[in-house]
Amino acid sequence: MDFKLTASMMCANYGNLEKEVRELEAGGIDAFHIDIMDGRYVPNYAMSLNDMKYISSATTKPLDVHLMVEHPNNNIHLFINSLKKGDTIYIHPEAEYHPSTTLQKVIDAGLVPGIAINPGTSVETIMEMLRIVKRVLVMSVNPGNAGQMYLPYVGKKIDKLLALKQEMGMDFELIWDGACSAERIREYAPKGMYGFVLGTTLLFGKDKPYGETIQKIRQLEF
Ligand code: S6P
Ligand code: MG
Repeated sequence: MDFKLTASMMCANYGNLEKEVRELEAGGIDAFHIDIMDGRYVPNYAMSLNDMKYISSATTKPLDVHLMVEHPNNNIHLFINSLKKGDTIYIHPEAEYHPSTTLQKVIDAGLVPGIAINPGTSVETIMEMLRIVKRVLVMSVNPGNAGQMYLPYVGKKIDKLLALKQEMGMDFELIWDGACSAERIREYAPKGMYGFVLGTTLLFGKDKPYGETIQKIRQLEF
């Protein structure tokens, strides 16, 4: 079954980021997920612009940058100017007065435009943006922290988005973010989920080589 696996780098060992990137890449990860927080939109700080730049310079794999910041439009150029073609920027639409203006900047820069939707955000409120984005990051935990519990009501929204994509012939892909387990992958990959962000639930802090975990996920039986 074809699906992408992305590493949530806020969960990585910062004592040796270079080694982490190398091991994840050698282990077969498809992309690096970079969580940027401002302490206002979410009550936490995670990775910085400089962390993102470093990881971008250390890998040829794509970066998926998840902006959990208020009014990303004010500083989006800092991210756009530091990323490469094929990298994705996700904004949270409710953090912006005019989210489609911000997304247009991402599109104009030749990057992949995405929105991240919180567990409490309904499909109806993002309907029009589904026509311009290429990726929808579905949060299955509230944004701000790794290591939280899966909120099962998000499953219904994923089903709704997958059905909508099919019925309307829309062009976006869905990516799972938050408490991603093997069970969730087994359930949602066959339904058409494009990718999964791996954090502490499945990949990090397990005392197991990353390659071993990634391989096991790819060998899951569906
Ligand atoms: C949460 C963030 C996520 C987490 C990831 C961690 O605000 O956007 O990307 O880093 O979900 O995974 P886990 O398995 O620890 O929940
Ligand atoms: Mg994230």
